[in-house]
Amino acid sequence: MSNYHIKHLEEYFQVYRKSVRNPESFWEEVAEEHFVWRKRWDKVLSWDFNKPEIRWFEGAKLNITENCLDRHLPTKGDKTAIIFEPNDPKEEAQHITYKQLYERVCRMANVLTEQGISKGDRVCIYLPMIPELAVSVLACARIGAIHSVVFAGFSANALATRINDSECKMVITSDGSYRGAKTIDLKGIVDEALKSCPCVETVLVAKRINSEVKMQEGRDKWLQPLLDHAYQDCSAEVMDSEDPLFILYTSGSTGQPKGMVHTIGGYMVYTAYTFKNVFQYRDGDIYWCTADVGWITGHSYIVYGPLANGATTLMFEGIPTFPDSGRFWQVVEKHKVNQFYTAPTAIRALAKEGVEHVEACDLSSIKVLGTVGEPINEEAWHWYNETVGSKKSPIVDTWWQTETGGVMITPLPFVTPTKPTYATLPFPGIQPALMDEQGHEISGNQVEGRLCIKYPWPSIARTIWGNHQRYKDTYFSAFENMYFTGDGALRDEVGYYRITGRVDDVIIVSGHNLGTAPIEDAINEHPAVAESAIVGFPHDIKGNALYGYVTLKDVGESRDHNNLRKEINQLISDRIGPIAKLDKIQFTSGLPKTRSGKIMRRILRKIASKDTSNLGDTSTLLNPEVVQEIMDNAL
Ligand code: 7RM
Repeated sequence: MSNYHIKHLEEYFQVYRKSVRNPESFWEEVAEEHFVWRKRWDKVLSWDFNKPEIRWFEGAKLNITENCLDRHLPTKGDKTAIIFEPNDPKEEAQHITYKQLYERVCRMANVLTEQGISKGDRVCIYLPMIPELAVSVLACARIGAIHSVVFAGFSANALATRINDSECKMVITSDGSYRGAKTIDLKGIVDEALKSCPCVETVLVAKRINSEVKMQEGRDKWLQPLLDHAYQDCSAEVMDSEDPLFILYTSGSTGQPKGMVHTIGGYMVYTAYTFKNVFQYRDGDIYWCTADVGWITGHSYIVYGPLANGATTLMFEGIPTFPDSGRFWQVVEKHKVNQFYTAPTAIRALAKEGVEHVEACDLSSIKVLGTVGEPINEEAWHWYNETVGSKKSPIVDTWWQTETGGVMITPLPFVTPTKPTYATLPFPGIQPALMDEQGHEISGNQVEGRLCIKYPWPSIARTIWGNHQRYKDTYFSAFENMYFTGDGALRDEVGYYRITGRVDDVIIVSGHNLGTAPIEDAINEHPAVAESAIVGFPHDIKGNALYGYVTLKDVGESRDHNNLRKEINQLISDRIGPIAKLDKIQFTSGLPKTRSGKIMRRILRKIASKDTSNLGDTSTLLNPEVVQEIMDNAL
């Protein structure tokens, strides 16, 4: 019997039990009944978390775009696949049918091939949220090239690091992008980045803002004329289930960003199956995820998951506050959105604007509300539930990661009773465990620990590009025979999970994961800076904001601190991007350190959060006197 669409709680428990008792036959059934394969697998799963090595649907052949496009053409050719809502509401929205999307993807795929891209090559996509972004992603998948989408808010330096790490041969970008009332010179940023990227041979440039841009002879090409001349059919490359589909970079707690590698078969099965159930998507529904395709949420739940289900997915180019703070609700009303999926940071920002913007719009089309990216606080949860959902649209608080590929812990709407701030229950096939610091699993309910997953699921990332050792060290070494998420969680009296936040040096600011180390590296480049430490502190809208403690090299020299603060933030903006700028910068004569030289961030975190009643054990500090100084001058 098919378990593809879970409709009530009893059925969920039944499916869940089956998925745990016999994961292989469970996933085999899902894979068999709902996807098209060119060749069946020889083995459903082989795995070893110690190596680590994970393979799903080994030996199977397929192309994911045949599942997202071709197979829908006979029945849904004229159905809208993508609704494009532009930055400026005065510009007309576009409705791209499955047939049109198929043709655009094929043309783009043919252009890529003509320009020398073939199976296994890496293509960097640095585009705003315009249809070309989804089309480029799918075109890469069509010919077996590996896409590496870099969020178009990253700086030239961050872009160059990512291009070089995976040795991309091509960059697909646009002349510029719109962001509310502003434009951003994307092509200029690419030019700057490519000064240090010898691997890039070709740059394809889409026109979006019609700005004057410099085109480098032999390297840069306008995309549209190439598309106009390309053929509208392109046979799909037959891929192995375990061939890489894409690389997506995520911040680590130390050093370089990690290029997470996702492979085709398992990722397709898991994102499609979760999409269907997490949003209870029905044929004819209009689904909108407000994320950018530059993040995993956009990959899995704007592009692949919805399209594999033949759904209508909305792509929004703009920002929540342009032309005014009612934009999200205006778009919901305009397109009669049925499922709306956004981040807690956006909810908090819009809640601050009051209820007028929401009440001005007809939101009666909404059936399901979703959140993702960080823990949602109680107040924001209730505002979302009452003001946006009129208490009748269940909120799915979906916990997952770039590394997990798809949603892991979540309520199913109309199936799982929700509880504010709880991600509730594991999705079928997911076996969570809470671990104590000694490495033992904590059994029973009403407990708290570090969140691990005991058994592989189809869309787990398979490696870090070019650094399998780091993959092992980061995810499979903290706890034996477990995938470690880096998050803490608690389990309540009925077994519901609540994610309490990161337990490592990753800070989530407005839903963006930021590693402290790369920010500190950027600050330390300033000639006047000796040392720095970044911590997060609670922020009403961003969830967390960044607080930097900075020591200067020459304390005798008097420098204007406000100027220094500006210079430091400019450096961060240049090296990483504006999202990593610090809200507060405190200059101090030293940082609290342990005898082994580790900065004691725990203390800095408490001071930044104005929670200094109990600083905990400071006996291992080398320089306890500096703590008082930092407290006295805290911002
Ligand atoms: C999808 C995504 C992953 C980190 C993760 C958590 C945090 C995400 C929730 C959440 C509490 C949630 N991928 N996180 N979702 N925390 N409740 N529903 O965000 O790689 O960018 O971030 O985000 O800390 O480890 S991500």
